[in-house]
Amino acid sequence: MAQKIILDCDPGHDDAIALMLAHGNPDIDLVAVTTVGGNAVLEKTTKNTLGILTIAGITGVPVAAGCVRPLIREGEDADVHGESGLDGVVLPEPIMELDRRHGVDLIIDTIMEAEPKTITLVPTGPLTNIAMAMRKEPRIIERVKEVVLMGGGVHVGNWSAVAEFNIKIDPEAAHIVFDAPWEVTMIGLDVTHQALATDEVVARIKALNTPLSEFVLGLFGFFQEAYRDAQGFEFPPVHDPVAVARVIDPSIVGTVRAPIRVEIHGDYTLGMTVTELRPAHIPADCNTRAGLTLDADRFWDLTIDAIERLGKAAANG
Ligand code: PIR
Ligand code: CA
Repeated sequence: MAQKIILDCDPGHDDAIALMLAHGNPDIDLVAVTTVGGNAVLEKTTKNTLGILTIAGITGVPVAAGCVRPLIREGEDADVHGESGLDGVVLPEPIMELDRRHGVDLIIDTIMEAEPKTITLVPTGPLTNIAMAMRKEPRIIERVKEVVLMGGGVHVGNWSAVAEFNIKIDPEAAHIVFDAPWEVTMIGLDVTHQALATDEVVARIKALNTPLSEFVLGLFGFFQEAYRDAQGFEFPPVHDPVAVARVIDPSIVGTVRAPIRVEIHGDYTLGMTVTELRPAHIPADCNTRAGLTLDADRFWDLTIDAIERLGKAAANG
C-alpha cells in the first residue's frame, strides 16, 4: 500500500524536486499539498507550486495556500532561490486551481478525514502551517502516522553558524512541532548536505530527455550557481526530497533516537536544533529522531526514476 503524505512546502528549487519525487514514486500517495511563506513570500511559493505541478503533470491533488508569515517574527527570503523563489525556469500557466480552504484547514481536514495513523506529514519549509494546525485541531497530533521534516541539523547550520533556514525563520513554530508527543524525524543538514546534484547526477537527468528533465536541468543550473555564490558549495545540496525518500524507504537515511529542542531565546543560537546525544539522557520512549547519514546513490536512483516516470507520463498526455 502506498503511503499517504501531505507535503507542506515553500518552492524553492529543492521543494520542486520533493513534489516530483512524491508524485512520481509509486510507493507514495500525495494526498494534499500546502504552501507556506519561506524561501520567498507566500504568493510566490504558491504560484511556483502550481507551476511545478502543471509542468510535472501532477493533477487531482488539492493544493491550498497557508500562512503568509511566521508566528511571531518577520519573514526573510532565502539566499539561493532568486527573485521569484524559483529562478532559472519559465513556469507554465497553471492548469489547476487552488483549493478554497486555507492551507491549515486542508491539513486538518485531510488528517481528520483519513483513518487514524495513515497520514505522514512532510514539511519542507518553515513549520508555521503545521504549528497552526496543531493549535487549531490538537487531535491531529495523535492522529497522524508521523512527521518527517526537512529542517534543522545536529552539527550544521546554513542560516547561522548553528541554525538551519526552515527552523530559524519560524523557531516558535518549530518548537511547537518538536515539543509535541508525536513521532518526528528531523532530516537536517547533516543528511541533506550529502544529497548533492553532482555532474554525474545532472548527466543522468539530461539523458532522460523529456520536457520535465529539461525543466529540472534549468532548476539545477540556477541552484548550482546560487549555492556556489551564497554558500560556497561546488555542487548544490537538494535538501527537500530527502525527507520524501525517508518515507519511501527509511533505510536510505540513518537516524538516531535523540531528544531535540529548538532554541527560541538565544542571541547567537536562535533556531538551533539542540540534539541530546548523550546516551544517559535519551529516554526509552523518546519520540524524536535525528537523521545523520544518507545512502546518496539510492536517493538519486529514486529521485531520477520519479523524474523519468513523470516526464514520460506528461509527454504522453
Ligand atoms: C536552502 C533553503 C534555504 C536557504 C538556503 N541557503 C538553502 C531552503 C530549502 O528549500 C530547504 O527546504 C531548506 N530551506 C534548507 O535549509
Ligand atoms: Ca524548502
